[in-house]
Amino acid sequence: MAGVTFSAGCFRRLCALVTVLGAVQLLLALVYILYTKETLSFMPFINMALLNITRLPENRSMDNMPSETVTYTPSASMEKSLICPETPPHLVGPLSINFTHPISLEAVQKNNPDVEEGGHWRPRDCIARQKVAIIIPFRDRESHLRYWLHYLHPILQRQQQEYGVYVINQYGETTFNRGKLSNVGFVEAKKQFDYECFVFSDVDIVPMDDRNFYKCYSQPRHLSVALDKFEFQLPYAQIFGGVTAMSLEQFTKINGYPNNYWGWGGEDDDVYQRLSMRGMSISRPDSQTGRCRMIKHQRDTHNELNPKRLDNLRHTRQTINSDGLNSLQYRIVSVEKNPLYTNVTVDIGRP
Ligand SMILES: [Mn+2]
Repeated sequence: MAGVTFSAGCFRRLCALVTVLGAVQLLLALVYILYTKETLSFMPFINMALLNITRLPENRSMDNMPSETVTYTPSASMEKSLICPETPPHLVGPLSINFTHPISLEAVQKNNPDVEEGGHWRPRDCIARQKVAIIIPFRDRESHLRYWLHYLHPILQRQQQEYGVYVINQYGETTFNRGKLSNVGFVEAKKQFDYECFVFSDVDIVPMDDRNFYKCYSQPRHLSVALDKFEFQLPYAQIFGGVTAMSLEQFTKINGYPNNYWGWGGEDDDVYQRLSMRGMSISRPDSQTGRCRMIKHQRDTHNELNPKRLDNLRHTRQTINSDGLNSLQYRIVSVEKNPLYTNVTVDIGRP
């Protein structure tokens, strides 16, 4: 008799516990609705409510959620649906890209209302697989930047990337230094979000296919493999300029870009050598998916062909350890969070 009473009591307490847990879950969902005011469709909301709960721990890895700290543990199939699919559903493939109709910044802003201040965006209905910082070394190319923002924001959103755009603007009139600006972009972007992947892009290159993913792979990625400027051919096998992607680990392993390439050329070839010295190889999309357009332009002033580049390239084996992220020195002039990108103006000194 006593044993039966005990079991019934236990059962009642269990029921109460289940009810309380259910109530807590409902409450969390409610808080989430009020917080986001996103109640338009039912299914995404459920997904988001779960997403909110499972997102609590900040340092999730790319593929598996840290289950021991999660308050609500969804089944394996539910977990899968929270993370964005391997193949994003809204890609369109080949794109028509042209630079014949100048577009205003206001128009690009109007077309991209979901982009947060500083040029940050993330998918609303799933967790992006990577957090990507896009670094654009820059000086005096406002018209090119407008085209870039106009084309790239929608592409990156269709790719379901969580991304931020960082324009690294070289201050003053000293010789341009793409490598050093890239390093500054890496360091400054990392201060803002816990980015896992870094895409370094020239401001004047736009992909012609949205299946050319601006994300990181198990090997460093060269994205601008078939430029219209080179008749859609790879000019040489070791080329690693234009648009490239490196993970935090890959980039740190090579001590970043060299800082000592002033003027046009060489810094990209130096990075290629650094990567192969550290045992990495280059991954690329096929020559169809990898088609890109480049905006035609005159050579900039203060970015003359670097006469020392070939000599520098003979010393990468020594400079990889002494010149790069570990020797980077610069002075921030300003950091502005614009509607479509973060503008970092930086004094990187002179040769
Ligand atoms: Mn160019």
